Amino acid sequence: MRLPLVLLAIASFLFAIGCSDPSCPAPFVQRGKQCKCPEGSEAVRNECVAIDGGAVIDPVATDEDDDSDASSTPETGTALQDDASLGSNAGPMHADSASSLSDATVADAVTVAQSDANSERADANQEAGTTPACAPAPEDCFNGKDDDCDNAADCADPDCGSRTTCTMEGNVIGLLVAVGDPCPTGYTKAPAPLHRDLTAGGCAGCSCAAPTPTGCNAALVGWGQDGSGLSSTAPCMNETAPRPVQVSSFTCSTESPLMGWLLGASVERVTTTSGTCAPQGQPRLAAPTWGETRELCITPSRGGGCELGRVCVPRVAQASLCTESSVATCPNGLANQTWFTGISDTRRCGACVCNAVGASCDGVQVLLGSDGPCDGAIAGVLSVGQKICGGPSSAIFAYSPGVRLTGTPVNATCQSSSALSGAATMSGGRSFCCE
Ligand SMILES: [Ca+2]
Ligand SMILES: [Ca+2]
Repeated sequence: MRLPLVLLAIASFLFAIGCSDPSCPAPFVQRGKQCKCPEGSEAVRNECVAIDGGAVIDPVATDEDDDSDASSTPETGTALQDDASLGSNAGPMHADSASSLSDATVADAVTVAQSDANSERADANQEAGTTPACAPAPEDCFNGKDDDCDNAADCADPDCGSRTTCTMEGNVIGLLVAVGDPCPTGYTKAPAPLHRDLTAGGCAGCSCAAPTPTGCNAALVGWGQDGSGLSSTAPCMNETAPRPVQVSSFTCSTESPLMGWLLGASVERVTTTSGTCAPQGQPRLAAPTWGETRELCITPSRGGGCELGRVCVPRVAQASLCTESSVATCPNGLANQTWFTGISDTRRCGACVCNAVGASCDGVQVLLGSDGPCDGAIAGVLSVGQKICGGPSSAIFAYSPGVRLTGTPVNATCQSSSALSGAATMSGGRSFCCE
């Protein structure tokens, strides 16, 4: 009676190789979210064995098995000799008749056949990258695996949706925050801040003393009486013999430079001598300043469930994620940003110098008195380029007039400087592709 049962088991086993549950590798069946042995059996070395001890059963080899040949006509692999080589997974060998086999020989044949089938199935599973069963666990959103057996890993799993996002892959992924601001969950501060928009600055520390006063000098020409005497009706006629006088003081001369009668005068020009500015202080380099400084928060997390070229990272609110990249053009519309870690500074300052600019004698005039002093009768006030001629009845008619400048010259403005050589440039550039 045992031989038919054994043959039935062989037939069932062979059927099981060809037929299996579509979602679980044979001989396992879908039970809940896991692939398990059918009720009444347990897994032993990747097979399902009846719990009551003994025979190997298959979940699909029951009433559906209509291979009646199994009990009467041995097929390939059903009639085997009891050879020591079979125990080492040797291939099946044919015999002339199944009736010549003992029970022990058939049992060995079953074991060999099972071993071969197990080996083939394990190879198939390995090639397909599947595992016989999935043990559900809470979804880790950054390990590249489907942990909770819902066929969705990391960013693709709705369980991770509110905490994760996909972004461009790279060795450094993070976001830039204001200096002193904390990093969001899942991110930590990089040690060095990043900068951009450098203003190097020049030399400072120099100043100037107050400028010395502006000097003005008027070139005055006077004409005295000619040979026709004081009654001449042709004043300034003796222009071939003018008396030039330089007037450079705003104080009246104590002794008139224009001795005798004066019948005409002209201010030919006024020249300006700028005051000077004495340099003060010590030159020093101004500290370079950055237009923008940020701190980098980076994440070590790299999960799956994203499209090609992107990885799953912790989601951040109201900030754009940046991936450090050496490419000149960022993909997918990401914006390239370059930040710097330091400054290369070769600047030097020369000695302090001062320039005086803006001195002017514009508006300065020449005042002509009469009979010596300037504060008595005024013969005239002449602007530059102005010429007056008179006679006994004119205002210019004067005798040994005092002269002085009148008006207010403009003092110079002092400008300090120090010659700058060399340059300060940004160094340690790092390029990012930012959302
Ligand atoms: Ca996962
Ligand atoms: Ca999952």
